[in-house]
Amino acid sequence: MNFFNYINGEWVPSINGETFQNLNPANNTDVIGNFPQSTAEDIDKAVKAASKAMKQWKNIPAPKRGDIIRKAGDIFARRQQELAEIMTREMGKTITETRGDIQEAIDTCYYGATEARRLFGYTAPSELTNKMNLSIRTPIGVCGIITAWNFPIAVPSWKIIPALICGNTVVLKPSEESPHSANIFAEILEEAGLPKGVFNVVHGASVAGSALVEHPEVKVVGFTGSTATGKKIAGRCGELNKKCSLEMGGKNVQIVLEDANMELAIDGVLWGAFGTTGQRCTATSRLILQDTIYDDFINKLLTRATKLIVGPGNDNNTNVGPVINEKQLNKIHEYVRIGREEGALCVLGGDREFKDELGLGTFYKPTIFIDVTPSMRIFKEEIFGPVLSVIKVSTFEEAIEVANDCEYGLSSSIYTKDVNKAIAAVHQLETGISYINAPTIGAEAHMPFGGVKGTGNGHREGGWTAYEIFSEWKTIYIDYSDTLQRAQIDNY
Ligand code: UN1
Repeated sequence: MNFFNYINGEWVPSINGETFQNLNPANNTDVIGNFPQSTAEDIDKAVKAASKAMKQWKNIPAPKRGDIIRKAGDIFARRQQELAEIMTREMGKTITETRGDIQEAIDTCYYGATEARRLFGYTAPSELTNKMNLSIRTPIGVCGIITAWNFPIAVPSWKIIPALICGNTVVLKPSEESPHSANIFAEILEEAGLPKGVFNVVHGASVAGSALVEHPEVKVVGFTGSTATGKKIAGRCGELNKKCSLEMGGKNVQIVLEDANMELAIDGVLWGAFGTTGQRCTATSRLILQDTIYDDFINKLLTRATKLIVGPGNDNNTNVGPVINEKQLNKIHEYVRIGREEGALCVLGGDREFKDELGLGTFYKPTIFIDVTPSMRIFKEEIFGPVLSVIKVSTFEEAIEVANDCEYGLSSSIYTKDVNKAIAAVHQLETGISYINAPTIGAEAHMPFGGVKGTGNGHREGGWTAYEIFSEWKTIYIDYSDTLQRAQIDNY
């Protein structure tokens, strides 16, 4: 089957006719289809359409824009099951999780529709008489959105919906691993009544992504992906004076203190480390245990982790779906080799999963390393797969120190019943998100999402903070005194 770009409300092939193929990671003989391998020319066409559409879209009152977005939320809800199946087929995670992914977009739409009626500015008293000061949010221009495959609907929605609510137009360059979901996003916005050209999808690889960043009419770049690519984008955006919001890598940590509810902490780490096959930027990839519970916790964790079922995401029994592709699988396996070489003990998994029919896909066994030390690469670097590194500490203070010894800062979690330690931990952990007695994954659409250190560049998607990224402030002074009043001069 052939799929197309969505430009100015039309489904079109790439200008040069080139395509790429997308495969089901659970079964590489299942070809989802061919998608346009777009170049700078396709990007230019889409950006021009988006630029033209700005004139109409920005003048529609924000609450009316919100009505369209609310309707999009309704359509996402109506198509949730169908879209979940499409998403599972192209990127692998279980249907329960792909339904959750779409739920996050539904929540983002409904939240966005309410934000359209706020978009609050500030009023402040003037220092002069018969003069008033206020500030309002204004749209910025065409937003270039580049997203990853692990949350094909939720993560794009975090950027696209606020961008549209603020009165901007959008060109989305989705990951080559989840292009079909992006096209459904376009279908849904079209059905909701979005005017032509306001939202566009251009498929392709880094050629298309770079062209989007470089295009002079793109004023804001929103990116989710690796830290290496994000930093390059930020560099270019700096040179080109573009606003740029980055969501990059993570190396998230769960701390379990000796007084914790152990079963709850095991539930948390199993979900955090092996949900979405560990392919979340919020996935738990480091587990810090207090020495007094270390052996017991590991034994119990292993008993439970051994029971995880690896399989295709569309099988109701599956807990852990495939990894996205062969390249990623090889990267994970290389980290496992490095972990062994560094002297950590692999007590579960550590190999590709071939059982039954799984050899046709890219499956990896849930993997646990124990006796890990903070200097090991498996404890420091993002693996983006079902690999958990466990480390032993003796005190709360040491746990925090080890947790913070990390170049990333997205999500952290602590399990303890000691309220003082729990609160102290969330203040001391250097991450954008912290959980108490809950896993490192589970962000909600209406709260700020993002990280510190190597994870982000100071912006937060999700919630009201996303509206900061996609709007510009306009300050307005209204002088109704009928005289020339010189600020800083006539009043002092
Ligand atoms: C991501 O991994 O890119 O909190 C996003 C979570 C999800 C979002 C993850 N709600 O894990």
